[in-house]
Amino acid sequence: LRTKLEFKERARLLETSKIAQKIFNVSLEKKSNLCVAVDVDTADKLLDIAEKVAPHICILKTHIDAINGVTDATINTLQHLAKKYNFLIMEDRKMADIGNTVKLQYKKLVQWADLVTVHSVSGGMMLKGIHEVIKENADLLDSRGVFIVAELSCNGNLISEQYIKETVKIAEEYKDIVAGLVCQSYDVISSPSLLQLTPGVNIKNSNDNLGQQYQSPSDIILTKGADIAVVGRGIYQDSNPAEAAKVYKESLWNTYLERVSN
Ligand code: BMP
Repeated sequence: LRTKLEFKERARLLETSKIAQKIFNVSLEKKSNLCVAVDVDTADKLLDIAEKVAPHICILKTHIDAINGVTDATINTLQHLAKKYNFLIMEDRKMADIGNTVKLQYKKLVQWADLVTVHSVSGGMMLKGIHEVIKENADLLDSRGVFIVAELSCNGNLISEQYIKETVKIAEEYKDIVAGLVCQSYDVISSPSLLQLTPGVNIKNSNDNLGQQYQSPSDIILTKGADIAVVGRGIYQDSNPAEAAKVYKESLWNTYLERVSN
């Protein structure tokens, strides 16, 4: 069973993509399966939170198009932090257009984002477009990848069982560049070489007023089968984001260890 296998073993599987391997390895090196979503509104706040949470994360997730004042220097500093503190950067753009448009959009992201997200609604061709861009940048071949959204955490979303099944098929077809799926249930991914990234984690709240639904770290790892958990407001809105990141990291990692130990 995927959820019972250790990251160490999953990183060694032949089917595991280079980018998924890299995530497993960073996670093991830092004993962290925490991805922080830094959904702040200015570049200064982005860099401030990034630096504070950096020692505790395996992935830093951005919605860069929602942040004011982002320049090349901001991106450079973020990349510098990623190198110094050993984490990956994921731009959560959730691209969803025809292959050619996604290809154009991705050309602007490939230079700095290790990982991007896409919706599967337009089918496999957008992944073909992304793959073409990665192949054009030979030096990035083993260090770029995609997470496909298979389920959403908000209530009222339109995703159906059929959509989820077809999304998994696309992920398997493009496994060279797909690191995993963004989803909410343990039974979406069966292949141990794909990672399950699950948002909607908060220790203090159970929802917001716009449909977000939260679960605890142990629910998300044990019941929902997440490999990596995404925490946004639970950390960046805390009065001490560094300490909050540490608390989430330890709770998530200990729950992962508990999951693979029995
Ligand atoms: P928060 O913990 O503050 O609710 O943030 C969750 C983050 O995860 C946001 O960046 C959101 O865009 C993202 N996300 C989500 O909440 N649910 C999903 O199903 C998919 C997401 O990417």
